[in-house]
Amino acid sequence: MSVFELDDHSRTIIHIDLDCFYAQVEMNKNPNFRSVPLGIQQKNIVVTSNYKAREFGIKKCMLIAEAKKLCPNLVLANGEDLHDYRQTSYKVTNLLQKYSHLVERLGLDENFVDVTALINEKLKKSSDVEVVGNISGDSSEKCDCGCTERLTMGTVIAQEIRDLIKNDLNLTTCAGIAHNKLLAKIVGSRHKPDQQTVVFPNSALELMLSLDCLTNIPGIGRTTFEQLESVGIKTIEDLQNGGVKKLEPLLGADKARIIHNFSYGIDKSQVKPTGKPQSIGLEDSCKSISVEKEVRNKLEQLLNRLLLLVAEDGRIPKTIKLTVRKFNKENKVSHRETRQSNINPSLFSNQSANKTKIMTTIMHLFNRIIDVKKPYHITLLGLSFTKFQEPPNLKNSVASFLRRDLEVQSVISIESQNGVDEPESPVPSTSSVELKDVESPSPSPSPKKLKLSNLVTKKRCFEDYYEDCESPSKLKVADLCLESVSCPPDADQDVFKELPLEMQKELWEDYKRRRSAEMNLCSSQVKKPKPNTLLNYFIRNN
Ligand code: DCP
Ligand code: MG
Ligand code: MG
Repeated sequence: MSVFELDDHSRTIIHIDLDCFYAQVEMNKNPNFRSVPLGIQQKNIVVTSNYKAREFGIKKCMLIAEAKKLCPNLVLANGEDLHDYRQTSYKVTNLLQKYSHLVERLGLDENFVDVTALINEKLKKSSDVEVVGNISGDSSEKCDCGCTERLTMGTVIAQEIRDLIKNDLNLTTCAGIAHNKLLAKIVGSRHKPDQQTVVFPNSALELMLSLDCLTNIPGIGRTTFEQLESVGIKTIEDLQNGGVKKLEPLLGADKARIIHNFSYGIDKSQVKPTGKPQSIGLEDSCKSISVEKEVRNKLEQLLNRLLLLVAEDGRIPKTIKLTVRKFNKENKVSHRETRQSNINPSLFSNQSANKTKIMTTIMHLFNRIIDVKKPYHITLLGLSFTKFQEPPNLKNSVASFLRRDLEVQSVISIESQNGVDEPESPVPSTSSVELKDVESPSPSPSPKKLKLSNLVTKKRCFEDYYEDCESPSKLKVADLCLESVSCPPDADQDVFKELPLEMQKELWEDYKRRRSAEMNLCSSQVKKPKPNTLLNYFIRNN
């Protein structure tokens, strides 16, 4: 079977790489740097430079002395503190997560985004689009699996993403669009800066053969290169012709197969999400809005888009936050205010969210920020969902039993987050749609809530244990036991029954300790937990 018959074109991957990343961050901090050749200095090396400096032949990792010879007017900015780069890097990833939950970070300035789901959605509505940006190779020969349409739509989305990064963060990027990660990364660097390039599968081989050096293939570093060279493999063709068998003794079976596939532009690796975002939000700046109906329209539009993103994410939000930027015509100053409220998870049923009720909540929040009886000018509206819970298929699991306390944790953390600039309403642990008056002081958490939050760590270990179980039968040990243990009243009885006796005992003991601590709280005679706690038990088991 030909290696190409194993290839799969069903995905669309976008690789995004920021242009002269550190230099762009510095130019945003100090716009005077834009008009000069700028090098970013770490020790005696220029780690990167802006494109003006590159015109003088300055390359990454060049010695300062050498760079100065090439460009005596080179301005240097110190780039040893990575804080701002890291922060900007995460802002970029957060923006990308609006397009797909499959976003994988690679270093500080690169991300892969798998936009397959979004593209399939968009193609249902219209496939009448043209390629945006550059095309690698000849695109006249088309594959009939639908990848041409998908990748073409991918170029439209890549442009949208790049525009968003430019508008929101003032950063230019390059993008590569392809049906796998390897090709997306390679093709993205074909046209720089501030450009994008797509490669269709029929041009993949040509793209691979055009690489000057094996080290241009991601995954082939200096060591692998030397290993390959030692057996006479110096070019992509050598790699292809040598076959997997020749590579295996050098690289091991797995790596040999991967590298051999790479030489043909084949890469089956998935975009592995780098953790889910803590909030999913959208903002829209606008010309001054002063009428409530317009505000509602804008917010409805935002909510519709946001609900699509939440549906794709799969988690159920528990809190909604509204951001409003107000413009004060007298002193010509803008400032942002936010308010948040919890929302009932049941508003997000299996198929669709109850938009009307969510809008009611949002408009309540709006009326807390803006007194609509007085004139106002709004120049930005934003909505975001924060605090998520997993979808209901986890209900009745040990995790859901444990999650009861996690809910309480979120109350405490939000209370402690209440800032001076952006007052936010504390989120009650009840799940109905409620609005707390943000002007009123935050209620201090009750001793019980605080105590429950202490169990969170314990619960996490518990969840880890659950996930680590090789088979659910481990949890059925309790079924075999004749001895029975009382179920704490705040636990889910069904789940409790499923737990091993050891855990049941620990939970019961824990409940008794909490009860007794509560009783003794006023007299400050809380008994210390005994050293051999549930936590220890699980740490040992992990
Ligand atoms: N970097 C570094 N050391 C290196 C290479 C890069 O510290 N040897 C830092 C500086 C870069 C950032 O990482 O700004 C991203 O690396 P890139 O290779 O993507 O380079 P740039 O983004 O600077 O430039 P380009 O426009 O070529 O992507
Ligand atoms: Mg870069
Ligand atoms: Mg990079």
